[in-house]
Amino acid sequence: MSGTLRLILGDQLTETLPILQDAARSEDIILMAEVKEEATYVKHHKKKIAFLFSAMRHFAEGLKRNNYQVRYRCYDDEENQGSLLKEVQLALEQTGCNKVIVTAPGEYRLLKSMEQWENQLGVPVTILEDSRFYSTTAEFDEWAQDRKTMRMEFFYREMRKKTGVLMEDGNPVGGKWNYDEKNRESLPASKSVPEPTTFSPDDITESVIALVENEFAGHFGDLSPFHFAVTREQALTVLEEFIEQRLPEFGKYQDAMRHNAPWLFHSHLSFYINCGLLSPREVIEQAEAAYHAGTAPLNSVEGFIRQILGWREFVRGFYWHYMPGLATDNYFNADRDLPDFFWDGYTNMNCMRQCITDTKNNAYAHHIQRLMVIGNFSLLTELDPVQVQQWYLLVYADAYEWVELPNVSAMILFADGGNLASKPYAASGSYINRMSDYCKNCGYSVSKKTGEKACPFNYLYWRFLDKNKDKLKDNPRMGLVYKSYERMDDTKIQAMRDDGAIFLRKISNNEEV
Ligand code: FAD
Ligand code: DLZ
Ligand code: SF4
Repeated sequence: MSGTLRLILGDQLTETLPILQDAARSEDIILMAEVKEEATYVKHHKKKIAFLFSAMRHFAEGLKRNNYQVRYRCYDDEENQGSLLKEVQLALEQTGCNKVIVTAPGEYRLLKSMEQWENQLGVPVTILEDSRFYSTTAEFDEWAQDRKTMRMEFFYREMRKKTGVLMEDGNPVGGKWNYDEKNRESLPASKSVPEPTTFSPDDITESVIALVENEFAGHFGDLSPFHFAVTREQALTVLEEFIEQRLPEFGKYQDAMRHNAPWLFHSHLSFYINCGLLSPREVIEQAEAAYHAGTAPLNSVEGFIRQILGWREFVRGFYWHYMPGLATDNYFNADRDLPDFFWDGYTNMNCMRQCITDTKNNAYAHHIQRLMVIGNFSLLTELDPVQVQQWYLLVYADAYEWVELPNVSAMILFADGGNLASKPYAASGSYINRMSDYCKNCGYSVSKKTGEKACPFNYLYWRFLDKNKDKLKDNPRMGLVYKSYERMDDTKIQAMRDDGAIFLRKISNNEEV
């Protein structure tokens, strides 16, 4: 046989991939493999592994139905080689294929490894651009060239112009690019929230769940209940129900958080978009169509589209532009180890307990939980960026380094010193109190600034500003905060420093906080 071996990775589950377009059904082999190297380079959440393995197996079945010749390696096959390279090597030997083609992976470590494959395997290896994004990494580099600061908002406007999404005669629909000022409401206690779309595991998913329980028992997170979509058809149902039931109020409540309510009006589509079951284009088209049909308001539709056409595209370009340095940036020289409660959620801070427990249960937390609770805490307590990055990469089912790392390093930790964010996303407890009901059920008091029962976010916030004033005080967006800081009397500042030091010592020693 002289066919081509076509490798599809676990987050490339779409038949639209360019590597499939000229596949010869008679002689080419599609290779998919569940391998230890990918499943353990960080100890991914059990639900994330079960989701991806089940989605991979269902996708492979679909390829077979469409008459592709598929070589699928299950994790527990005796012959499993443990790495993608070794699986490719064995497949070349056993099938007689004499070249390899693959879509560029989403992570730097794997791309660098694949760039060596041609030498290691002794056959031509072609790596094609991932066609699922609106912009290429080269386009981003060109846009970024000569820019002192890279702000998502300007990139997003370029993307709107380029794609024509929410545009009318060359202008943004409604006359404005961004309706964020309408998207910051807290959620009234009486407001009911639609149930998320769920699916019962089928036989394939059941056997994957058993495998994960067996092979990955020491990994983070709860495996049951498992109710993710694992096929394209199911993911399309999640999309449809989002557009009908949650998109209309997505904008208004985008930043809100509620006790024991992780899903709210968010789309829960990141898992499916990132692994290929849904394309960002079809998601955006449906959201835009809902606006034109009058079933969802502009602030919701624009706010939602901005997350995908703006943030998602922007962070991907940003990742490739700044790698590998982005992975080790550490602007504030933070070096504290992650406290144990990041793994079990046992803390008296109800906001952290809620967000970590939601993450543990669901391999999901929404954006503001990731950014303004767990992220804000990681910044204020000077957690080691590499440990924080690894945590975020393993706990969420939608996490791949291209999207996780810019959000963690550059957005929440300001570890790159401001290439992405114009100022650190630091906030005191009053932000969390305004946007959630967490503080009502907390062991700490959000109205207290210092003292034993004071909300730790309060004194940690001022301590952070105090400690980093040389790095931050000239930032134009920090001017007002530093004016308030300068008006504070010295005893108050000293009390914040003292309480901050006690709290930080406790978390370093893993004492109860
Ligand atoms: P929605 O709120 O419904 O948003 C719609 C879509 O917009 C998402 O599905 C996603 O595709 C996209 N999106 C929204 N915000 C961002 C963003 N900041 N960057 C990129 N895409 C975005 N998203 C991931 O997909 N994978 C990650 O590993 C990831 N890590 C994050 C880490 C941190 C510290 C932060 C602050 C954010 C992270 N995000 C990540 C972005 C965002 O939190 C998730 O995309 C979102 O919570 C997924 O839930 P959803 O599908 O319900 O999103
Ligand atoms: C995340 C993941 C996991 C857990 N397992 C596999 C796997 O066994 N086989 C595979 O092809 N892909 C897996 N993935 C996704 C890859 O890690 C992903 O393709 C790279 O990180 C690049 O984004
Ligand atoms: Fe979090 Fe502070 Fe509110 Fe408690 S009081 S939930 S620690 S913000």
